[in-house]
Amino acid sequence: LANMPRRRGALIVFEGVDRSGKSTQTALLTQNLSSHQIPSILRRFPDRTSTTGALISSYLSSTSEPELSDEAIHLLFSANRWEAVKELEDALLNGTTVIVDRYAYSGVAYTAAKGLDLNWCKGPDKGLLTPDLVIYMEIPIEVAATRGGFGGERYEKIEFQEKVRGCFKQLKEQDPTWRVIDADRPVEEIQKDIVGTVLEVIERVKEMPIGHDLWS
Ligand code: NYM
Ligand code: MG
Repeated sequence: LANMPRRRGALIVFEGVDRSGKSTQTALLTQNLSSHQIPSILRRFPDRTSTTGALISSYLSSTSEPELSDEAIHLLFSANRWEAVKELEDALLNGTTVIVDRYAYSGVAYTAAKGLDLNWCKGPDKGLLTPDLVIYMEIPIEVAATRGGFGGERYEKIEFQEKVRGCFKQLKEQDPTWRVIDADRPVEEIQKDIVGTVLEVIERVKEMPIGHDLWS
């Protein structure tokens, strides 16, 4: 028994611009995995419940001066991920699939969209847990903008989101583990594609070691 390879869970990341449908699809995915008897947890970044998360949440909701510099808030978003590593890794080792709504790619795309160097932006997240799959929710900004709630927080402006989308595109070209999903379709149709891909990945990685080498 000691020599038996232990099944681990898969780390599945969802990325995309604001209102691309990540939250809807990640919630549906956990329900569908559960109906396949596959244990999973859903986490989101920023995790607004931690100490760094509270700072981030106030930054996102306010436009008041003085405020954090672009570099400082970037590092806080990264710290917010680093503080979750142990919990995520323990879950994966236990055989639980971890679904995350945004990850380091959002970290890079939103800061690089402000004009900061893309490689500098990657620095703080180097060595983070490596996703087994990145699902990128591809959607035209005009479509995302018509969805409920767009415009409520900092960054939710059409011109800025276009820049974010361009930065995501650059990251995607550098990374073969991305799977691009057409997110401008009915919810159930999108979910069907996602479930198929995710089940394949869970099966493929179950005996592989967990990667700790994002961008390194
Ligand atoms: N965001 C999210 C960043 O700017 N950097 C990051 O590292 C992450 C994870 O936070 N507009 C931005 C993207 C979103 C905002 O995220 C809040 P959400 O998923 O809307 O709660
Ligand atoms: Mg948002």
